Amino acid sequence: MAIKKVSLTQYLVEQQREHGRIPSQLRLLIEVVARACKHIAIAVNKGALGDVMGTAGSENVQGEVQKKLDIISNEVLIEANEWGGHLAAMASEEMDTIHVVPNRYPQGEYLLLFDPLDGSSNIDVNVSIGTIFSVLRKVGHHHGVAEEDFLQAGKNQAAAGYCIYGSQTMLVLTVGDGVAMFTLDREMGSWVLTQENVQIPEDTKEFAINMSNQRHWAPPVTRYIDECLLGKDGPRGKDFNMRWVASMVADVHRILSRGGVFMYPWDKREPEKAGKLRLLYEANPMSFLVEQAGGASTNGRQRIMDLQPTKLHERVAVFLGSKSEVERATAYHLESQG
Ligand code: AHM
Ligand code: MG
Repeated sequence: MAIKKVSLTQYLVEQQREHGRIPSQLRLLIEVVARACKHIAIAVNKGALGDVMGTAGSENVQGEVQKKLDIISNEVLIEANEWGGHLAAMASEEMDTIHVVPNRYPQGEYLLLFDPLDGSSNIDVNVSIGTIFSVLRKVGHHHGVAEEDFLQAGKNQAAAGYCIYGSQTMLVLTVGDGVAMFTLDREMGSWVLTQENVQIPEDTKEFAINMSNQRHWAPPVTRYIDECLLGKDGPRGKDFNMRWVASMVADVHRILSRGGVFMYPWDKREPEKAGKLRLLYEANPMSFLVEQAGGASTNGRQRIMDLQPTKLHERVAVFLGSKSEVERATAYHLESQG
């Protein structure tokens, strides 16, 4: 007898029916994002055959060189989401300001934020990359939509997820009722539920940080990593392993799959910046997923999803993953504050 496969659509319909979690506009939104991710996956897979490799010759608002695939992915997400009537506006790592749904389409109640292609430095070397997205509801009844509507704490997210373009293409999703993983069945062109109720082990022996920045770290980060590196001979009494893909999507996917702690702390290279990663479309959606899987996520001092954003492209320090390790790293920061 064939194994019954649950599609993304079926999963969402069941969430809608049984748990009343997903209004129809939100269901449409998630399905449209998932469809756009399939489109991006095809472009990513084609690589040099699709003339999508290399830089586009432009920079984004953060002064980063844009890759062709950054721009293609951004356009795919905008075109897919513009017309459905489920969105009021979108914001992206690759756009300076928000993109309001044009007048010719009906306006919905949701706001979509995304990093269209995270881990861009890995595009040309055939290492996993991904699309990260976060969904907010427009609050208040004012007419129109402005950047301020997006400046909501992460705990307000209605849904969040990512698509990883790796050895398998997977969509990882939360609507606030746990984390589900779907694998793209290329022959069928459909997303198939392959894991439900994802749980991050509370303890871990694996950390992820870019060690090349070590000399720039703040003392609590140095203390935490030094103790890990001392392994069995140090205060932790166990040996640690290290992984750093330099694609947050891939590092978080590993942590959701087998535990671990991911850190991109503040450092002295650019002291005026709180960190490298962006709060609204990188840290918040990943924090929502991690918390829904039983993990924790802080900026070293506070829960990331409690932070009140002040601007669209705000940056934040990130410590997320297995709960006991995130709590330890956070405690070291709080202790060093005195
Ligand atoms: P991007 O959005 O420009 O791709 O940058 C974000 C990425 C994350 O995916 C990853 O964790 C980090 O940058 C890697 O940074 P580094 O190259 O400094 O190690
Ligand atoms: Mg990114």
